[in-house]
Formats: sequence, structure tokens, C-alpha cells
Amino acid sequence: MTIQKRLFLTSAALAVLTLASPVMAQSDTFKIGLILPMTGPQATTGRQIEAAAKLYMAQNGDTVAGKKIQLIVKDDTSTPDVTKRLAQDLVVNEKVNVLAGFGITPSALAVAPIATQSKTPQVVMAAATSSITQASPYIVRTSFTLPQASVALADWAPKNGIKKVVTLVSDYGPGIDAEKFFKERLTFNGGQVTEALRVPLRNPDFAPFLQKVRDLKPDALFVFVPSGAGTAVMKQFLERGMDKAGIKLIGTGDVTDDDLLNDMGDGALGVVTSHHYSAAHPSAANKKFVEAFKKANNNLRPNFMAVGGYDGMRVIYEALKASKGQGGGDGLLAAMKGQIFESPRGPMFIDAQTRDVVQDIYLRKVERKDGQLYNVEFDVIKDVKDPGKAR
Ligand code: VNL
Repeated sequence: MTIQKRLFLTSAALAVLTLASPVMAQSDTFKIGLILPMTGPQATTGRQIEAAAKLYMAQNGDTVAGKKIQLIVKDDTSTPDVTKRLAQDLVVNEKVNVLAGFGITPSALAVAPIATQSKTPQVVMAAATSSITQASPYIVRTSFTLPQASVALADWAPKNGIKKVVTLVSDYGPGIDAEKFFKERLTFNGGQVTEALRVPLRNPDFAPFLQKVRDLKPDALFVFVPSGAGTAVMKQFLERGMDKAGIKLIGTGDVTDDDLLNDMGDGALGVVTSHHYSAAHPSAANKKFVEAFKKANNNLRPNFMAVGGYDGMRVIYEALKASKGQGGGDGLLAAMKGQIFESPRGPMFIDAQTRDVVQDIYLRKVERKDGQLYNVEFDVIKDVKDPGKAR
């Protein structure tokens, strides 16, 4: 063998090696980039979803279709610019197979173009503005939508003596969805929204708004605030004696979030909300989920964010199994569409057309059960599609 030939062979072998090793390392590992608010005002959402994702992995193993699952958790502090930078880094440098998490709507929207350009499935586990799934064909949602939750309550209210309502929502995507869909349906049902109030998402001071509500004296106050903010609303509502003035507090289940509810005190008793998940949901699957979650997390009760994270992991695992790791982002996405399964929340379905969740919505009332406060379900509307998609 000539020296040239030998040199050529050596460098060819080297080239193969250097090319092959990262590719091999990559194909052995399946990376999920989980971007969440782990600090800041939505930190409870991050904590719940991370805990649920880890529980799912502990229960289902970390090897799927021959690949080792690696969960990479990043804290975006609910700052959309940070979410976007983290997503870019996860896609370009970490070469993640899936992006997941997204505590608030602006963070989910900031990442949509990256999902589209890189053909990376983006599993939205928390954010709940209707339009999110339309921002990229690579977005799949496992949480809920505010129109889904709000409409059920607007059907219940007028049948239960609530005709005049003031709405109070956080002034951004999900709040505006809640306000709009609640009002439309209530009006259709012969009720009336007499005033629509919006509070800033950042550092909200509810006091002046609640004073106004007290003066207006509606039958009820309908509230949407993101998970984590419910305690402040409840406290100020009671401090102002609104309940004693005959004003009922109603809302989507975000306000009586299971993460906070038990510490709200007896003032929360009787509050009626509509939502897709309660820790008190009386199914065997949910009992098992709640027990395992509490056991793994120092007795922390899972909330609706946790179930969005848990089901999101299920959707990712099953998509990887079904596509056998073939077909990249498009193969995964195809296998996410149309998934149907029993979640701790009840039956759930990822609509292949919209990539959004179709699920049961429950009416619940805060009651004391076994010495603790729970959202106890008393009625159900089956298989609710996002009403925001019909228009
Ligand atoms: C959103 C919607 C966030 C509902 C939430 O909590 C929530 C959102 C952080 O779309 O930003 O409860």
C-alpha cells in the first residue's frame, strides 16, 4: 500500500468516525426540551408540570422504541424573549426532538415560528388561548382552551339564578378569550354582562376593580386569572365582603387551582367553576395519579397544569413508539394527531384536524372533603371541542 493510499484510508476512516459518532449519539437519545416558568409569578405551573413529566417517566421507563429519553428542563421565567432564545438553543445546539411546556400564551406563541422552521413538534402543556394551535402546524396541545371552559359556565349560570354578571379577566390572550366566549354565551342564554373589567397580567392590584364590582352589585363576578393568582383574588373578594353583599364568585377553574385551593380557607366554599380537571375527579385512573404524584412530591396535590404535563408526556411517548423513531419531526407529529386515551382528567382526544384537545368539561363546586377543600364535580359536558375553532 502506498503512503498516499494509506493516508487516504486513515483520513477517510477518521471522517467516517467523526461523522458517525454524533449521529449515533443522537439517534440513541431522544431529547425533550421542556421550557417552563420555574421562577417568577408562574413558578407553581413550572413546578407542577416538571413533577408530572418526571412522574410519567418514572412510571413508564426512560427507554422508548430503543431510545433513551432525556428531559432537558429550562426556566424561561415567563418572559417570551427568554422562551424564544431557549427554544432556539435547544433546537440548534441540543438538537431536541420535541419542544414542550409553555406556561403562558406569549411564551407558546414566541416559539411557534421556531417549531415551524425546524419541523419540531411543540407540545403545549399549559397555555390555553384558543388561537395558539393555529400559530404553527407543529403545535399540539394537551392543556385546554379558555373558550372550552367558559362556555359551560355561561350555560350553567342563568339556570341558577345568575343573570347579571361582571367579568374580570387578566388582560391578555386567555383572559380576552374567557371574557368574549362567556359573554357571548351568557347573552345568548338571556343573561347580561353589565361590565367587562381587565387587570394587567403583571403585578395585578385587584382592589380598585373589586370596589367597582361591589358598587355595580351584579348577581355574580366571573373571573379568569392564570394559575397561581387565584389566592389574591379570593382574599380581596372576601376582605371586601363581596360574598356578604350577595355577589357570587364564579370562574374557570384556574381561580380555584388545586395547587392553592386548600390554603384559601372556608371563604372559598361554594365557589362554582368550570374546568377540565379536578384532583377530586372520581375515577380509578385519577386516584392512582393523585396518589403517585403526592407520594413523589412531598404530598403536593397535582393541579390541572400537572395533568397537562403528564398527558403531554404520554402523547410524546406514544408518538415515538408508533413512529418507531422514524420520520423525524413530521413522523412524530403524525403519530400525535388523533391520539385517544383515558387521562386522569377523563377521556381525552387530540383532534387530528386542529391538533387541539377535545375533552369533557366539568362543573364543580368547592366543598370540604376529608378535611380538605376540593373542586367537587357535579355535572359534565361531554367531548367539548374548542368553540374558538368554529369561527
Ligand atoms: C394561561 C392560561 C396560563 C391559563 C395559565 O396559568 C392559565 C395562558 C399560568 O394561556 O397564558 O391558568
